[in-house]
Amino acid sequence: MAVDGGWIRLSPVPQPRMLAGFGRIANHCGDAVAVVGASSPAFAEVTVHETVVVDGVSRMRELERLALPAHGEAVLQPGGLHLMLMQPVRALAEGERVPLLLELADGAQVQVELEVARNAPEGAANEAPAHHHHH
Ligand SMILES: [Cu+2]
Repeated sequence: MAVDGGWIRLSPVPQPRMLAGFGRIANHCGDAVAVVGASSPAFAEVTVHETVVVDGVSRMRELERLALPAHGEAVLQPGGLHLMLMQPVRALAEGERVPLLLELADGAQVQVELEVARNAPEGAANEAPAHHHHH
């Protein structure tokens, strides 16, 4: 279980109430896992959200459980799944790395880092997902 290209989108607002985190959560093992919780010392609360469009209006809703099949992955990106990072305890600086703890359904905990950035880092999950062509 790992997060590749994890990043937090820096807000243009001086004291944002919430920020969003993105990245590719990959399950490298042969058993299905599920993320059932998350926390970070930089935020009062961290939840997993999905964005759904209802009657043409984009809304966010909390996902209590993010399931990852064996050798599967979940892509968190702007406009889709994301980490909702509530009430930053302090201002975050661009380029800073913020620790995040993911709690799995089997009780395991995975410590990862997210980089604070204005835009998706090179190679990270972005609004237009890259398609990998295998020849
Ligand atoms: Cu959200």
